[in-house]
Amino acid sequence: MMKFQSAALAVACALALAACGNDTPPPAEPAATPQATEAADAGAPPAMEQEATPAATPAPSDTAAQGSDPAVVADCATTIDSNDAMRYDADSITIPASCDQFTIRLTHSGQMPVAAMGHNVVVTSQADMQGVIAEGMGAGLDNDYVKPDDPRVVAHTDMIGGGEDTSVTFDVSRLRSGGPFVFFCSFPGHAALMKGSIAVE
Ligand SMILES: [Cu+2]
Repeated sequence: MMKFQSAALAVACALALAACGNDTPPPAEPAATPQATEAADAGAPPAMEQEATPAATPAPSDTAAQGSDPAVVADCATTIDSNDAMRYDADSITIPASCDQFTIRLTHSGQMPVAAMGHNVVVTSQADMQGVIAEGMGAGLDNDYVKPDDPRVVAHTDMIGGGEDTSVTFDVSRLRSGGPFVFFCSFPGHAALMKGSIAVE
């Protein structure tokens, strides 16, 4: 529509100029062309204005409700105790953002042997947790109930029995994206009670 009007206008102008007399050269035509182009551009539909919709806020996970028993963290390390009642003494670990590496030390204050009440600490994303547990079960106690070289496993300790302790140190960089992350015991059945959240802040 705009283009048609502009063209009509240009024609009218040309006619008007022609009517103005022959003493002036007719350079009006080149000037009219850019104007017509501008009008056509202005009439073009505006570029797609897609509102940048922010990614949906992740639904609160079941571990988000935990954190009532934060692990004590100092010098980029923490110690978590486990027991014969199939429990950790902490349900959340907050790693200071300044830490490049972090160490989780696990103690077992119970008395039962590893084959009956073994505990470890495995760190994965929450999304990977169930798969890692399922395949860890297949890997058996000989592999600490963790599938060897499982890329989903950020870190894991050995499986220990009563009176023992162990630790694992890992790069915090793995936890800076792709979360939320969790820690849990991969001994069959234990993660129902032995799990918590782990995050960098
Ligand atoms: Cu356990």
